[in-house]
Amino acid sequence: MLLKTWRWFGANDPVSLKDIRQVGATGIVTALHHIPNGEVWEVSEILKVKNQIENHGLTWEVVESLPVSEGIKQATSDRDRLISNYCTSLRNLAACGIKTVVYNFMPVLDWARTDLEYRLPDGSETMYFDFPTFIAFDLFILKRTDGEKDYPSHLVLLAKEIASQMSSEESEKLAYNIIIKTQGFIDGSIDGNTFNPKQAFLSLIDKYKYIDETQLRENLHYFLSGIIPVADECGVRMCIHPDDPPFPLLGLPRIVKTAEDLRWIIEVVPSPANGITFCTGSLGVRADNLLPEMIHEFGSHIHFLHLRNLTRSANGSFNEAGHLDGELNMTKIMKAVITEQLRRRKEGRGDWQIPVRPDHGLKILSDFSRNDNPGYPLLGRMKGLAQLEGLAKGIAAMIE
Ligand code: DNO
Repeated sequence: MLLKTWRWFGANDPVSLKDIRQVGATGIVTALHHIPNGEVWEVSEILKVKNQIENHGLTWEVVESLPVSEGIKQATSDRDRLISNYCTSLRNLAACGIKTVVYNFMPVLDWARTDLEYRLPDGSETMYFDFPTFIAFDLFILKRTDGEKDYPSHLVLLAKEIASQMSSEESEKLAYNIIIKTQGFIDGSIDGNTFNPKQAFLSLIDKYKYIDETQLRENLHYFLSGIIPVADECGVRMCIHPDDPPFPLLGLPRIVKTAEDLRWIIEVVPSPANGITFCTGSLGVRADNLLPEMIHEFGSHIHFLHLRNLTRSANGSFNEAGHLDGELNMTKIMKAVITEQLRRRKEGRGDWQIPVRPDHGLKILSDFSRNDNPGYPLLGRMKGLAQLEGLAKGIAAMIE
């Protein structure tokens, strides 16, 4: 019932393709992580990775991500060249038979967490996003000019208090986690080799000084108008990833947060190719995002699923939870997914099975002696995948 996939970060990933075969996924989700953002993905490079995957009895199901360069998000004078490169990469991927492509439109920072080692009562570890701590990083560690105005004043007060109690070691670790550790292995523009990462980060943010949500929407519209006709023509399904967390940080605009945002996106350039990565863990941070209802509404545009769970706390903070724990009702979510799949199957759609990956996982058992990427431990994700598969089988048996 589920098209089970697994994120693989390429040759540097401590979880190998051989391991992935045994966890039970059949599809791989990966990217050409070695190609700098903005450059064309050549067929020869795509085929190298594709063959490697297929040699392990797996298929390259989804590209996550084909990164959108900052120049496109900022509408610099270079954006037409960058969009044209993007289209060439899409055509090349399609020529190699890889037709589901994830991207996001978050300025500067992809996802954000403030604690990568948050301990749960059973001894497992997860990731935490504490909003006041994030604000402390922004205003008192990064010291972004005029940042106070971007956050509610009671949170700024809390942030001040948090910052005053942090040792310099703790603040350095927080900055490292946010700027480098959670970004570098994905598509981050700042890595461990960048000279003065905080300064580099601030200058990236500064480029958005005059870009608000309306302007960023316009820039996304321009990008979609350029790429969707090409995706259409070569049978590629584009899927935008929601903002994580789904509210503005660092004074930067974020435009993929709510049902209203998603509605705007799919309507602004109408096409089945203009689709969504339905990420329950990103969208679910907001209690006003009603996930099963959103799956129902956006069903035919959902080309990829990230399933994970979370527990919300005060002030927009949350921690990630086991896939069937936490406060998102995974049973209802899964029921909506299976219902959508059955609807597609009845319609005779070739893509009736939506690729799904267990997004993130808790660190459990021997994950503690491994060195997997933050959020991507082997055993925790394997457990998540098994739980999701069991849930899907049970639901399918009951409603088919
Ligand atoms: C984090 C991921 C994101 C995601 C990108 C998609 O674990 O969910 O980095 O891959 O935002 O473009």
